[in-house]
Amino acid sequence: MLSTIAVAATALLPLALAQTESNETVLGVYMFHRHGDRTAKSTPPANLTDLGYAEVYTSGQYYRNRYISSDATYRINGINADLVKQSQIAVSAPADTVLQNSAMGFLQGLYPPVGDAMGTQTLRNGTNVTSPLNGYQLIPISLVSSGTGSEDAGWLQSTSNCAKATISSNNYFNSEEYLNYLNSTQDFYNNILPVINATFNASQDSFKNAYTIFDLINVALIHNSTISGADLLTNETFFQLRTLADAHEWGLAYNASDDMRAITGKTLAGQIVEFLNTTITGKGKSKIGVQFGAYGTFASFFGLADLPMVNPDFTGVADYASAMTFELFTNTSATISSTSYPSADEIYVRFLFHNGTTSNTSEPVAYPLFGSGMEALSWNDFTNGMNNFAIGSTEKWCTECGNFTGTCAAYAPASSSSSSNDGSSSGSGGNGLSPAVNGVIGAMVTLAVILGLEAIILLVGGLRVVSKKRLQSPVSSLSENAGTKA
Ligand SMILES: *[C@@H]1O[C@H](CO)[C@@H](O)[C@H](O)[C@H]1NC(C)=O
Ligand SMILES: *[C@@H]1O[C@H](CO)[C@@H](O)[C@H](O)[C@H]1NC(C)=O
Ligand SMILES: *[C@@H]1O[C@H](CO)[C@@H](O)[C@H](O)[C@H]1NC(C)=O
Ligand SMILES: *[C@@H]1O[C@H](CO)[C@@H](O)[C@H](O)[C@H]1NC(C)=O
Ligand SMILES: *[C@@H]1O[C@H](CO)[C@@H](O)[C@H](O)[C@H]1NC(C)=O
Ligand SMILES: *[C@@H]1O[C@H](CO)[C@@H](O)[C@H](O)[C@H]1NC(C)=O
Ligand SMILES: *[C@@H]1O[C@H](CO)[C@@H](O)[C@H](O)[C@H]1NC(C)=O
Ligand SMILES: *[C@@H]1O[C@H](CO)[C@@H](O)[C@H](O)[C@H]1NC(C)=O
Ligand SMILES: *[C@@H]1O[C@H](CO)[C@@H](O)[C@H](O)[C@H]1NC(C)=O
Ligand SMILES: *[C@@H]1O[C@H](CO)[C@@H](O)[C@H](O)[C@H]1NC(C)=O
Ligand SMILES: *[C@@H]1O[C@H](CO)[C@@H](O)[C@H](O)[C@H]1NC(C)=O
Ligand SMILES: CC(=O)N[C@H]1CO[C@H](CO)[C@@H](O)[C@@H]1O
Repeated sequence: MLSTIAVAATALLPLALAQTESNETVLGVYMFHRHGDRTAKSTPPANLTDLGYAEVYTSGQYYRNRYISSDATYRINGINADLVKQSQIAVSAPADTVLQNSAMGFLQGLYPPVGDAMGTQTLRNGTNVTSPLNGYQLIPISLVSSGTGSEDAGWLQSTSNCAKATISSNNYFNSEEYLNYLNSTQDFYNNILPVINATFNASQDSFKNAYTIFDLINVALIHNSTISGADLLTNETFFQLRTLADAHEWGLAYNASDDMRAITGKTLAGQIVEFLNTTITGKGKSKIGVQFGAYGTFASFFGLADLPMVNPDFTGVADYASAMTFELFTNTSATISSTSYPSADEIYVRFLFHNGTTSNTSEPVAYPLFGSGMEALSWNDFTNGMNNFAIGSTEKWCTECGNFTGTCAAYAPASSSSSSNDGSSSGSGGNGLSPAVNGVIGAMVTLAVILGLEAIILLVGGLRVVSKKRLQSPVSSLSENAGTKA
């Protein structure tokens, strides 16, 4: 299905390569960003470190100089350069300390304190009030409902809440690829047990836990000056740990013949299209959307968008503070107002990615989406390509996930109110999880209880717990803008 679109896109887009940057005006941007350096998942709660804070802050500064500041290289048309205008920016993250704090750190670089002069307001009685912290700016971060507790979860799909995606991911643990890795790497993992034996026992020390083992060692190599068995960690061994973790996580995040596994990429695609479409239909009122999330969402999206065929690195786990960016632009350098706003057929989209912290010395690179070979797609081809897999409504999410209880009850097929209510019956094992997954999750039972409580709090608090959370949309979140009575 994807390859059909790829061919169509190539045929329809002979003009796209003619875009030259000097004649462009960026109309809007959507970014998906990974958190900065953190502590290990296997020693919860995970925290953003000072290094991680510095990474996302640096990234924020880079994107400020690219999109926001008055002399930005790809300045977004009409965006406020210094004092943030809340209606122009929408920021979101799952309920997760590492991800939310990363979003905050990024925003401090994107819209830094404005200083006393701009950060001062004069009251009616003539008193001048300067905002705290040298004109520090407050920008709200809204919650996306899937991905709660991602950075403490050893198995990311468990945070998607999507029944069919969970089953699909579990199927990886029964695949020939997985079983071959499990068998052929056991000696390798046995050898490094002395490095991780404070956290993993012998039965947990296998490819089954490839990511959490890599994660523990990666964190230790950055932060811990007294690693036991450090001499076992040659560059080659560490590279092998990383490569195995990449294979493991890719297997859980994407499968070409079963794309429900990539649910997080599908919902992200829906959010991207919706945000950029709002930019167009609102003639530029909303200008930049930023979402923080886990590496699994990058991988799911990369697979859906056919990026590994452009560069096989896309099957590897994206480094800390990686960012993918969707630039909505038009082909003129003239100033654009709401009356001269371009029509959809004069608007293009470019996809960029940077692996690890973006900075002036290491900038993002454009890649062609959907196998199109084109670094710029027309808005029409972009949305056609995305809508090939995007999930953009609660109804579609519920139907495709096979979830028909709770918020999804409204979409239950008339006949199936009692049977197979969320598809979990086709999982192997009494609780719908394969034994291997139970192993991964075993150490995190306490955590799951905490997450369960959080879910209840979210429900009671009136927030939707469906994966299709809309940026900025929940009515309750707008209470300070609401009129007196409806
Ligand atoms: C993260 O911070 C909390 C306190 O906020 C602390 O209890 C916990 O041990 C920290 N986690 C790690 C891995 O350092
Ligand atoms: C001016 O108004 C502010 C806020 O109401 C108050 O805190 C302050 O004391 C007033 N200053 C004077 C000089 O009246
Ligand atoms: C408040 O700020 C305004 C503008 O900067 C200035 O003209 C005025 O003198 C200030 N008022 C006081 C009481 O400092
Ligand atoms: C969907 O179904 C799965 C499997 O039963 C469940 O764990 C998850 O909480 C459900 N999600 C929602 C949003 O109801
Ligand atoms: C791996 O598979 C081979 C052949 O099926 C078997 O002989 C061997 O014992 C297995 N090794 C492990 C570590 O399970
Ligand atoms: C881990 O392994 C090392 C080397 O075999 C051993 O000295 C150490 O006591 C072990 N630590 C734990 C917690 O088992
Ligand atoms: C390893 O740890 C897990 C979780 O704590 C435990 O269930 C399992 O029995 C342990 N295995 C061994 C061989 O100690
Ligand atoms: C460093 O690693 C050692 C053993 O590998 C462990 O005992 C210690 O707690 C670690 N220190 C930190 C700060 O994580
Ligand atoms: C291991 O990698 C580091 C950094 O990538 C490099 O500085 C070092 O020389 C390498 N060591 C060996 C033995 O190759
Ligand atoms: C964009 O939004 C408009 C108005 O809500 C809608 O009619 C249109 O189908 C949307 N386009 C896409 C590509 O989602
Ligand atoms: C990011 O870089 C790491 C090495 O640091 C590599 O393993 C991975 O494949 C890269 N990921 C992407 C998406 O480029
Ligand atoms: C139509 C238009 O604006 N063309 C400009 C594109 O950029 C080149 C080089 O900067 C200019 O020379 C053209 O006038």
